[in-house]
Amino acid sequence: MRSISYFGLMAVGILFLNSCKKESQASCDLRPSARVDIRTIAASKLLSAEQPQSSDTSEMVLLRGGVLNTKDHFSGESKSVPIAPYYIDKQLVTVEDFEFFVKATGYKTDAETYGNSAVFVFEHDAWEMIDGADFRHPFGPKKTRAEANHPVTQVSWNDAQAYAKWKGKRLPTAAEWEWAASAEGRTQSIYAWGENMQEGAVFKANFWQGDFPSKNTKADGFEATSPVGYFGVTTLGLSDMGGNVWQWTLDDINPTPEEASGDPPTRKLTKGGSFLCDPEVCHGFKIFGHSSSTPETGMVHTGFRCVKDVAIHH
Ligand SMILES: [Ca+2]
Repeated sequence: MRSISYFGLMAVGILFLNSCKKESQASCDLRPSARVDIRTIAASKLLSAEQPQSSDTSEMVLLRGGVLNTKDHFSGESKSVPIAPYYIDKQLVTVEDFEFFVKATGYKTDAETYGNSAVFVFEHDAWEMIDGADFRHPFGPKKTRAEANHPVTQVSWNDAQAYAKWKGKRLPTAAEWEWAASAEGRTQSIYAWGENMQEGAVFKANFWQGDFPSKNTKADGFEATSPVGYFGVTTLGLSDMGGNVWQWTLDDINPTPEEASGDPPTRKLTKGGSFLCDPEVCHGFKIFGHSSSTPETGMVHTGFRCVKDVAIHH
């Protein structure tokens, strides 16, 4: 069952905090009642003649391995995670990137299969399931079409997995995402770009200014998504490592008791925060912050980037 419940939104920084509380309250009542079978495309169909060269790492950054010191996203307990070297996409996957994949493979997203997807409706200050919302029309068919250079949204975890597989890549683990955001563990800063969401008149990310959910001043220039890379890059050359859209990871996370009452047991962890997050109440932008959702759920504020393992030659 799809859900846009946010009871699971938690951030792990110095403290284990509930985050995006207002976002939670605005979205937690929406639980689609009908179960729909998930029909994702068979993996073999994705291995088409038009599959891109899996060795292409031109738009990626190679990160060294090491040991990440982090906290368990569910228990909050400190832990060390060994990290092998890997490549990571410099940018979020764009609408144009995803459109190319769909045209090459005929892939049908979960949102298209269900016929609706989760949209935060600004006019209602609330999350709703909107018929016809999909990655081309993230706010629904009556709204503006998604712009090519913006991050793709309304893609479920399953959809992101399919795209990554076709590219010869995969989704990052949460630890790999944090390793990249923390400049291979070298920075102790709060955010991937430093200590502040805003420095003087300069916004460091696309987030919510004002008072969520009723007032969005759009002082950073964007009510919803922004072009990938618009707010600059980290020292490793990575853009949108916080803000703009939440990013799917490989990690499973246990549902809270409230989530478990209506959702399937598996939830997938997301990183980075989004344009809908008000930093007054949401800690998703922090390197060690996180959220989660169910793997078949597309949302207007969730996208992804890919990583790639380093080939080992013997
Ligand atoms: Ca914004």
